[in-house]
Amino acid sequence: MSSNTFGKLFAVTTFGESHGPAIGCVVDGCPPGLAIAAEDFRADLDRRATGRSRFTSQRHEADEVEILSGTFEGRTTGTPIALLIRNTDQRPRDYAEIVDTFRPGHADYTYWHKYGIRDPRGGGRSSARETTMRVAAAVIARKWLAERHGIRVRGHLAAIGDLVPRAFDWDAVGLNPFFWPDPAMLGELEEFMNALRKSGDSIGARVEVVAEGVPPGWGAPIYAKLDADLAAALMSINAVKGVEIGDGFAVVGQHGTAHRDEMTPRGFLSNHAGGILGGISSGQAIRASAAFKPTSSILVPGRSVNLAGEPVELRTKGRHDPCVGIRATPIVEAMVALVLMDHALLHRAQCGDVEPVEPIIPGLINE
Ligand code: EPS
Repeated sequence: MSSNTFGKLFAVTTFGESHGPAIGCVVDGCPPGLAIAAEDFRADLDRRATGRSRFTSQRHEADEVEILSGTFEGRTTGTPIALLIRNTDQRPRDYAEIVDTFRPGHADYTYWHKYGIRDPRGGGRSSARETTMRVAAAVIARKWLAERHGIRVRGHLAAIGDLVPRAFDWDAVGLNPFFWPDPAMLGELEEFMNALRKSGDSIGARVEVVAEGVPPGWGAPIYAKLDADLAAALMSINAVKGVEIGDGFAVVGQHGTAHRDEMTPRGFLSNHAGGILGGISSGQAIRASAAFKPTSSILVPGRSVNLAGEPVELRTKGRHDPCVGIRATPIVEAMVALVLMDHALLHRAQCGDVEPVEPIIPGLINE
Protein backbone atom coordinates (compact mmCIF):
# COMPACT_ATOMS: atom_id res chain seq x y z
CA MET A 1 0.00 0.00 0.00
CA SER A 2 1.46 3.40 -0.90
CA SER A 3 0.43 6.94 0.12
CA ASN A 4 1.21 6.65 3.80
CA THR A 5 3.22 9.88 3.83
CA PHE A 6 1.76 13.31 4.59
CA GLY A 7 3.44 16.68 3.97
CA LYS A 8 6.19 17.98 1.65
CA LEU A 9 8.93 19.41 3.90
CA PHE A 10 7.61 18.23 7.26
CA ALA A 11 6.85 14.73 6.04
CA VAL A 12 5.10 12.23 8.29
CA THR A 13 4.95 8.55 7.35
CA THR A 14 2.76 6.37 9.56
CA PHE A 15 2.72 2.58 9.74
CA GLY A 16 1.04 -0.22 11.66
CA GLU A 17 -2.32 -1.89 12.15
CA SER A 18 -4.83 -1.73 14.99
CA HIS A 19 -4.15 -5.33 16.05
CA GLY A 20 -0.53 -5.63 14.96
CA PRO A 21 2.32 -5.48 17.48
CA ALA A 22 2.83 -1.72 17.18
CA ILE A 23 2.00 1.48 15.37
CA GLY A 24 4.52 4.18 14.55
CA CYS A 25 5.63 7.06 12.40
CA VAL A 26 8.71 8.65 10.93
CA VAL A 27 8.81 12.44 10.92
CA ASP A 28 11.32 13.69 8.36
CA GLY A 29 12.26 17.35 7.90
CA CYS A 30 11.84 18.62 11.45
CA PRO A 31 14.13 21.61 12.06
CA PRO A 32 17.04 20.84 14.41
CA GLY A 33 17.30 22.13 17.97
CA LEU A 34 13.72 21.58 19.17
CA ALA A 35 13.51 20.10 22.68
CA ILE A 36 11.41 16.91 22.57
CA ALA A 37 10.98 14.22 25.22
CA ALA A 38 8.64 11.24 25.57
CA GLU A 39 6.61 13.13 28.23
CA ASP A 40 5.71 15.81 25.63
CA PHE A 41 3.37 13.33 23.93
CA ARG A 42 1.36 12.33 27.03
CA ALA A 43 -1.26 15.09 27.19
CA ASP A 44 -2.36 15.04 23.55
CA LEU A 45 -2.30 11.25 23.28
CA ASP A 46 -4.48 11.00 26.39
CA ARG A 47 -6.93 13.54 24.99
CA ARG A 48 -7.36 11.36 21.87
CA ALA A 49 -7.24 7.92 23.46
CA THR A 50 -9.99 5.33 23.79
CA GLY A 51 -11.18 4.18 27.21
CA ARG A 52 -10.75 7.55 28.93
CA SER A 53 -14.53 8.04 29.32
CA ARG A 54 -17.56 5.75 29.16
CA PHE A 55 -18.71 7.46 25.96
CA THR A 56 -15.90 6.10 23.78
CA SER A 57 -14.47 2.69 22.85
CA GLN A 58 -13.45 0.76 25.98
CA ARG A 59 -10.17 -0.46 24.54
CA HIS A 60 -7.44 0.51 27.01
CA GLU A 61 -4.15 1.30 25.33
CA ALA A 62 -1.23 2.75 27.29
CA ASP A 63 -0.12 4.78 24.23
CA GLU A 64 3.46 5.08 25.52
CA VAL A 65 5.70 6.75 22.93
CA GLU A 66 9.24 5.50 22.37
CA ILE A 67 11.52 7.94 20.53
CA LEU A 68 13.78 5.69 18.47
CA SER A 69 15.80 8.26 16.53
CA GLY A 70 16.25 11.88 15.50
CA THR A 71 17.12 13.41 18.88
CA PHE A 72 20.35 13.83 20.83
CA GLU A 73 20.37 14.91 24.47
CA GLY A 74 16.69 15.79 24.21
CA ARG A 75 16.88 17.95 21.07
CA THR A 76 15.95 17.21 17.47
CA THR A 77 18.99 16.78 15.22
CA GLY A 78 17.28 17.40 11.87
CA THR A 79 17.39 13.69 11.05
CA PRO A 80 14.32 11.41 10.81
CA ILE A 81 12.44 11.13 14.09
CA ALA A 82 10.99 7.64 14.52
CA LEU A 83 8.22 7.20 17.10
CA LEU A 84 6.83 3.84 18.19
CA ILE A 85 3.78 2.88 20.27
CA ARG A 86 3.27 -0.79 21.10
CA ASN A 87 -0.31 -2.08 20.95
CA THR A 88 -1.17 -3.71 24.26
CA ASP A 89 -4.95 -4.31 24.28
CA GLN A 90 -5.87 -6.02 21.02
CA ARG A 91 -8.92 -8.34 21.04
CA PRO A 92 -9.08 -9.86 17.55
CA ARG A 93 -11.85 -12.34 18.50
CA ASP A 94 -14.34 -9.44 18.28
CA TYR A 95 -13.83 -9.57 14.54
CA ALA A 96 -14.14 -13.33 14.01
CA GLU A 97 -17.64 -12.99 12.55
CA ILE A 98 -16.74 -10.40 9.93
CA VAL A 99 -13.77 -12.27 8.44
CA ASP A 100 -15.83 -13.22 5.39
CA THR A 101 -18.47 -10.49 5.42
CA PHE A 102 -18.43 -6.71 5.04
CA ARG A 103 -19.73 -4.14 7.54
CA PRO A 104 -22.16 -1.84 5.69
CA GLY A 105 -20.69 1.67 5.53
CA HIS A 106 -17.16 0.46 6.37
CA ALA A 107 -13.94 0.44 4.33
CA ASP A 108 -13.95 -3.40 4.59
CA TYR A 109 -15.62 -3.64 1.20
CA THR A 110 -13.41 -1.20 -0.70
CA TYR A 111 -10.15 -2.54 0.81
CA TRP A 112 -11.17 -6.01 -0.36
CA HIS A 113 -11.75 -4.82 -3.91
CA LYS A 114 -8.54 -2.82 -4.01
CA TYR A 115 -6.09 -5.29 -2.45
CA GLY A 116 -7.82 -8.68 -2.64
CA ILE A 117 -6.74 -9.22 0.98
CA ARG A 118 -7.63 -7.41 4.20
CA ASP A 119 -6.81 -7.47 7.89
CA PRO A 120 -10.27 -7.66 9.48
CA ARG A 121 -8.95 -7.30 13.04
CA GLY A 122 -10.11 -3.86 14.07
CA GLY A 123 -10.16 -2.79 10.44
CA GLY A 124 -6.35 -3.19 10.26
CA ARG A 125 -4.89 -0.12 8.66
CA SER A 126 -8.30 1.55 8.20
CA SER A 127 -8.77 1.69 11.99
CA ALA A 128 -8.90 5.02 13.79
CA ARG A 129 -5.99 3.61 15.79
CA GLU A 130 -3.77 5.06 13.05
CA THR A 131 -4.76 8.59 14.12
CA THR A 132 -2.67 8.10 17.28
CA MET A 133 0.46 8.64 15.22
CA ARG A 134 -0.93 11.76 13.55
CA VAL A 135 -1.47 13.24 16.99
CA ALA A 136 2.02 12.15 18.08
CA ALA A 137 3.68 13.70 15.02
CA ALA A 138 1.68 16.87 15.52
CA VAL A 139 2.99 17.24 19.08
CA ILE A 140 6.34 18.07 17.47
CA ALA A 141 4.75 20.44 14.95
CA ARG A 142 2.67 22.21 17.60
CA LYS A 143 5.69 22.74 19.81
CA TRP A 144 7.74 24.26 16.98
CA LEU A 145 4.84 26.45 15.79
CA ALA A 146 4.21 27.71 19.33
CA GLU A 147 7.86 28.43 20.11
CA ARG A 148 8.76 29.94 16.78
CA HIS A 149 5.56 31.82 15.87
CA GLY A 150 3.32 31.82 18.95
CA ILE A 151 0.72 29.77 17.06
CA ARG A 152 -2.01 28.01 19.01
CA VAL A 153 -4.31 25.41 17.42
CA ARG A 154 -7.39 24.45 19.42
CA GLY A 155 -10.69 22.78 18.63
CA HIS A 156 -13.99 21.76 20.12
CA LEU A 157 -17.00 19.64 19.34
CA ALA A 158 -19.59 21.83 17.60
CA ALA A 159 -22.46 19.32 17.19
CA ILE A 160 -23.48 15.77 18.10
CA GLY A 161 -26.41 14.86 15.89
CA ASP A 162 -28.87 17.74 16.30
CA LEU A 163 -27.38 18.96 19.56
CA VAL A 164 -25.39 22.19 19.23
CA PRO A 165 -23.83 24.33 21.97
CA ARG A 166 -26.09 27.14 23.21
CA ALA A 167 -23.20 29.02 24.86
CA PHE A 168 -19.45 29.13 24.28
CA ASP A 169 -16.56 28.97 26.75
CA TRP A 170 -13.10 27.86 25.60
CA ASP A 171 -12.13 27.12 29.20
CA ALA A 172 -14.90 24.51 29.47
CA VAL A 173 -13.70 22.50 26.45
CA GLY A 174 -10.80 20.75 28.18
CA LEU A 175 -12.84 19.92 31.25
CA ASN A 176 -15.30 17.41 29.80
CA PRO A 177 -14.96 14.21 27.72
CA PHE A 178 -16.93 15.70 24.82
CA PHE A 179 -14.67 18.73 24.17
CA TRP A 180 -17.94 20.64 24.52
CA PRO A 181 -17.89 24.45 24.99
CA ASP A 182 -21.24 24.75 26.82
CA PRO A 183 -20.92 23.20 30.31
CA ALA A 184 -24.64 23.69 31.05
CA MET A 185 -25.45 21.05 28.40
CA LEU A 186 -23.27 18.21 29.72
CA GLY A 187 -26.17 16.42 31.43
CA GLU A 188 -28.14 16.55 28.18
CA LEU A 189 -25.20 15.10 26.25
CA GLU A 190 -24.73 12.28 28.73
CA GLU A 191 -28.41 11.39 28.56
CA PHE A 192 -28.29 11.45 24.77
CA MET A 193 -25.20 9.23 24.65
CA ASN A 194 -26.61 6.76 27.21
CA ALA A 195 -29.79 6.35 25.16
CA LEU A 196 -27.75 6.00 21.97
CA ARG A 197 -25.52 3.31 23.46
CA LYS A 198 -28.57 1.41 24.69
CA SER A 199 -30.11 1.55 21.20
CA GLY A 200 -26.94 0.04 19.68
CA ASP A 201 -26.86 2.78 17.04
CA SER A 202 -24.29 5.53 16.35
CA ILE A 203 -24.37 9.25 15.52
CA GLY A 204 -22.44 11.84 13.52
CA ALA A 205 -20.67 14.93 14.86
CA ARG A 206 -18.98 18.16 13.85
CA VAL A 207 -15.61 19.40 15.10
CA GLU A 208 -14.47 23.00 14.73
CA VAL A 209 -10.85 24.12 14.89
CA VAL A 210 -9.21 27.53 15.16
CA ALA A 211 -5.54 28.35 14.57
CA GLU A 212 -4.47 31.67 16.07
CA GLY A 213 -1.22 33.51 15.44
CA VAL A 214 -0.59 32.33 11.86
CA PRO A 215 1.19 35.22 10.12
CA PRO A 216 -0.08 36.53 6.77
CA GLY A 217 1.56 34.98 3.71
CA TRP A 218 1.55 31.22 4.32
CA GLY A 219 0.17 29.04 1.53
CA ALA A 220 0.58 29.16 -2.22
CA PRO A 221 -2.00 30.49 -4.62
CA ILE A 222 -2.47 27.72 -7.16
CA TYR A 223 -1.84 24.04 -6.32
CA ALA A 224 -0.84 24.39 -2.68
CA LYS A 225 -3.59 26.64 -1.41
CA LEU A 226 -3.57 26.61 2.36
CA ASP A 227 -7.31 25.95 2.43
CA ALA A 228 -7.02 23.15 -0.14
CA ASP A 229 -4.28 21.49 1.90
CA LEU A 230 -6.34 21.87 5.08
CA ALA A 231 -9.37 20.36 3.36
CA ALA A 232 -7.33 17.38 2.13
CA ALA A 233 -5.77 16.92 5.58
CA LEU A 234 -9.10 16.96 7.40
CA MET A 235 -10.74 14.78 4.77
CA SER A 236 -7.97 12.21 5.29
CA ILE A 237 -9.17 11.58 8.86
CA ASN A 238 -11.20 8.37 9.28
CA ALA A 239 -14.98 8.97 9.01
CA VAL A 240 -14.78 12.57 7.78
CA LYS A 241 -17.36 13.25 5.08
CA GLY A 242 -17.32 17.05 4.88
CA VAL A 243 -14.98 19.98 5.48
CA GLU A 244 -15.72 23.69 5.70
CA ILE A 245 -13.27 26.60 5.76
CA GLY A 246 -14.52 29.84 7.31
CA ASP A 247 -18.26 30.15 6.67
CA GLY A 248 -18.06 27.12 4.35
CA PHE A 249 -21.33 26.19 2.65
CA ALA A 250 -23.14 29.09 4.34
CA VAL A 251 -21.49 31.41 1.77
CA VAL A 252 -24.05 30.17 -0.74
CA GLY A 253 -26.72 32.35 0.88
CA GLN A 254 -24.54 35.37 1.62
CA HIS A 255 -24.20 38.69 -0.24
CA GLY A 256 -20.78 40.16 -0.96
CA THR A 257 -21.54 43.08 1.33
CA ALA A 258 -22.02 40.66 4.21
CA HIS A 259 -19.30 38.14 3.37
CA ARG A 260 -16.32 40.40 2.67
CA ASP A 261 -14.19 41.00 5.73
CA GLU A 262 -13.83 44.78 5.79
CA MET A 263 -10.46 46.16 6.84
CA THR A 264 -9.55 49.10 9.07
CA PRO A 265 -6.13 50.21 10.32
CA ARG A 266 -7.04 48.55 13.64
CA GLY A 267 -7.86 45.21 12.04
CA PHE A 268 -10.46 43.19 10.12
CA LEU A 269 -14.10 43.72 11.11
CA SER A 270 -15.18 40.09 10.62
CA ASN A 271 -13.76 36.69 9.64
CA HIS A 272 -16.08 34.99 7.15
CA ALA A 273 -13.11 33.88 5.03
CA GLY A 274 -11.69 31.75 7.84
CA GLY A 275 -8.32 33.52 7.74
CA ILE A 276 -7.43 32.54 4.16
CA LEU A 277 -7.66 34.68 1.01
CA GLY A 278 -6.57 33.31 -2.37
CA GLY A 279 -5.15 30.23 -0.68
CA ILE A 280 -2.83 32.36 1.50
CA SER A 281 -3.19 33.14 5.21
CA SER A 282 -4.41 36.68 5.95
CA GLY A 283 -3.15 36.92 9.54
CA GLN A 284 -6.64 36.35 10.92
CA ALA A 285 -7.50 33.21 12.87
CA ILE A 286 -7.85 30.21 10.58
CA ARG A 287 -11.23 28.55 11.07
CA ALA A 288 -12.25 25.15 9.72
CA SER A 289 -14.63 22.36 10.62
CA ALA A 290 -15.05 18.68 9.81
CA ALA A 291 -18.17 16.52 9.69
CA PHE A 292 -17.78 12.97 11.06
CA LYS A 293 -20.15 10.26 9.89
CA PRO A 294 -21.81 7.91 12.38
CA THR A 295 -19.60 4.91 13.16
CA SER A 296 -20.36 1.98 10.85
CA SER A 297 -19.51 -0.74 13.43
CA ILE A 298 -22.84 -0.92 15.30
CA LEU A 299 -24.95 -3.48 17.14
CA VAL A 300 -28.15 -2.88 15.18
CA PRO A 301 -28.38 -5.72 12.61
CA GLY A 302 -28.01 -4.61 9.00
CA ARG A 303 -28.10 -6.28 5.63
CA SER A 304 -24.85 -7.10 3.90
CA VAL A 305 -23.19 -9.74 1.75
CA ASN A 306 -20.45 -12.31 2.31
CA LEU A 307 -17.42 -13.04 0.14
CA ALA A 308 -19.57 -15.32 -2.03
CA GLY A 309 -22.00 -12.46 -2.65
CA GLU A 310 -24.75 -14.11 -0.57
CA PRO A 311 -27.04 -12.03 1.61
CA VAL A 312 -26.23 -11.99 5.34
CA GLU A 313 -27.42 -10.09 8.37
CA LEU A 314 -24.68 -8.50 10.42
CA ARG A 315 -24.25 -6.86 13.81
CA THR A 316 -20.79 -5.72 14.85
CA LYS A 317 -19.82 -6.58 18.40
CA GLY A 318 -16.77 -5.20 20.16
CA ARG A 319 -15.53 -2.00 21.75
CA HIS A 320 -16.68 0.62 19.29
CA ASP A 321 -17.28 4.34 19.60
CA PRO A 322 -20.98 5.22 19.34
CA CYS A 323 -19.83 8.65 18.14
CA VAL A 324 -16.33 8.71 16.75
CA GLY A 325 -16.47 12.53 16.61
CA ILE A 326 -16.38 12.72 20.42
CA ARG A 327 -12.65 12.05 20.55
CA ALA A 328 -11.81 13.55 17.16
CA THR A 329 -11.02 17.08 18.34
CA PRO A 330 -7.30 16.35 19.04
CA ILE A 331 -7.04 14.61 15.66
CA VAL A 332 -8.50 17.61 13.80
CA GLU A 333 -6.14 19.91 15.70
CA ALA A 334 -3.24 17.62 14.80
CA MET A 335 -3.95 17.65 11.07
CA VAL A 336 -4.24 21.45 11.06
CA ALA A 337 -0.93 21.72 12.95
CA LEU A 338 0.78 19.37 10.47
CA VAL A 339 -0.44 21.45 7.51
CA LEU A 340 0.67 24.70 9.16
CA MET A 341 4.08 23.24 10.00
CA ASP A 342 4.59 22.14 6.41
CA HIS A 343 3.51 25.54 5.11
CA ALA A 344 5.74 27.34 7.61
CA LEU A 345 8.75 25.50 6.18
CA LEU A 346 7.57 25.93 2.56
CA HIS A 347 7.09 29.66 3.11
CA ARG A 348 10.50 29.98 4.77
CA ALA A 349 12.15 28.16 1.86
CA GLN A 350 10.80 30.41 -0.90
CA CYS A 351 9.83 33.68 0.75
CA GLY A 352 11.68 33.73 4.07
CA ASP A 353 13.42 37.04 3.27
CA VAL A 354 10.55 38.82 1.47
CA GLU A 355 9.51 42.25 2.85
CA PRO A 356 7.23 43.23 4.52
CA VAL A 357 7.73 40.76 7.31
CA GLU A 358 5.26 42.48 9.67
CA PRO A 359 1.48 42.50 8.95
CA ILE A 360 0.08 45.87 7.81
CA ILE A 361 -2.96 45.40 10.03
CA PRO A 362 -3.50 43.02 12.93
CA GLY A 363 -6.06 40.18 12.79
CA LEU A 364 -9.69 40.55 13.73
CA ILE A 365 -10.50 43.31 16.20
CA ASN A 366 -11.28 41.60 19.54
CA GLU A 367 -10.38 38.17 18.09
C1 EPS B 1 -11.85 1.28 15.81
C2 EPS B 1 -12.43 0.25 16.54
C3 EPS B 1 -12.03 -0.04 17.91
C4 EPS B 1 -11.46 1.21 18.59
C5 EPS B 1 -10.34 1.76 17.71
C6 EPS B 1 -10.94 2.25 16.42
O1 EPS B 1 -10.98 -0.97 17.85
P1 EPS B 1 -11.03 -2.32 18.67
O2 EPS B 1 -12.23 -3.06 18.20
O3 EPS B 1 -9.77 -3.00 18.36
O4 EPS B 1 -11.15 -1.91 20.11
O5 EPS B 1 -11.00 0.89 19.87
O6 EPS B 1 -9.69 2.85 18.29
C7 EPS B 1 -8.45 2.69 18.83
C8 EPS B 1 -7.93 1.54 19.19
C9 EPS B 1 -7.72 3.96 19.00
O7 EPS B 1 -6.64 3.97 19.61
O8 EPS B 1 -8.23 4.98 18.50
C10 EPS B 1 -12.18 1.48 14.41
O9 EPS B 1 -12.91 0.63 13.83
O10 EPS B 1 -11.72 2.47 13.79
